[in-house]
Amino acid sequence: MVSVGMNYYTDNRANEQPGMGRIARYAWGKDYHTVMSRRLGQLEAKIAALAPGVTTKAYVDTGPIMEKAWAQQAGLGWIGKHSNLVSADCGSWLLLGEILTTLDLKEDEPATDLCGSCTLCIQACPTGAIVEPYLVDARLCISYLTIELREGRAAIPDELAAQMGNRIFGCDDCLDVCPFNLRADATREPAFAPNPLTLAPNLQALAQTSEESFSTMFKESPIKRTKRSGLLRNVGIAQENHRQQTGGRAS
Ligand code: B12
Ligand code: SF4
Ligand code: SF4
Repeated sequence: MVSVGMNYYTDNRANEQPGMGRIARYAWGKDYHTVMSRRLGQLEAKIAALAPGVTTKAYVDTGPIMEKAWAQQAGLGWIGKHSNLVSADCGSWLLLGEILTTLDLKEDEPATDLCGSCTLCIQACPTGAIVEPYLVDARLCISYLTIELREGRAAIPDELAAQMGNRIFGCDDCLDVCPFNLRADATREPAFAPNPLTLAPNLQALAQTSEESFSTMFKESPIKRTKRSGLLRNVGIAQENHRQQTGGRAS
């Protein structure tokens, strides 16, 4: 197993003005499944050229592989208390991929857990989804609620909906506070660069998105995963929360 991590951190800041939604960093640019699959394909071609006859198979969240556990075994980093992989060198803005291969390789040393007594990610989670160190209850996680939950507004309890704030796709709160991210350098991968829409998603404009413009806007983006109906449900919740904050004055 060759385990790889790809840095997706960029120096940009999201527009946090009232009326804007918030999108998780990994979805600011192009879909990482496509970006990393292309790069892993290049690595497979190099392996084939150097070691003819060797078999390889690449994965980017595309099969039943415990990507974080193997990345830890491969020495890329450790599984932090927020349950994501953290690298001592480049923090936690890393997406993971793997190549399974018959190539005989010398294994790396597993990485050591450096969380120590820190609990910043647990304290930062708005819904208390990190129910104990290293354990996330996905049913409470805003990333799950905004991306994976394929139900209408009624499936999200009001209390949780209120805690979603202006997050309309994913959540970065537990990653944002991790001290190891202070060392994060910006990625050199241009495909992860944000665009004006993902940095400043205007809730009112998004609420009026047609099926056709949704497909065009998010053609190469991870955001297409929610389909238009899922994104508009999240936008509706963010607008509810905005109205609550402004005492019903805002739309
Ligand atoms: C399901 C899933 C989610 C769910 C549940 C997350 C959770 N923490 O449980 C939801 C939708 C909530 C989610 C959210 C996010 N996710 Co997600 N998610 C996954 C996915 C598809 C599967 C994980 C899984 O459930 N596997 C099955 C379980 C049983 O395995 P596990 O989680 O690895 O945990 C087990 C092992 O670690 C094992 N274990 C522990 N130690 C060892 C040692 C050995 C030797 C072995 C063999 C096993 C082992 O025990 C654990 C418990 O069974 C992975 C991709 C993948 N294929 O891994 C991405 C993945 C974990 N997600 C990712 C990301 C980026 C996110 C978000 C940050 C996105 C966002 N900004 O909104 C959030 C973060 C939320 C959080 N705090 O975790 C990245 C994480 C990258 C990283 N640096 O770690 C991944 C790896 C995708 C990728 N290819 O990059 N995610
Ligand atoms: S992604 Fe957000 S809701 Fe999920 S565990 Fe992290 S801080 Fe909590
Ligand atoms: S915020 Fe602290 S506890 Fe959480 S993963 Fe980072 S170092 Fe570990």
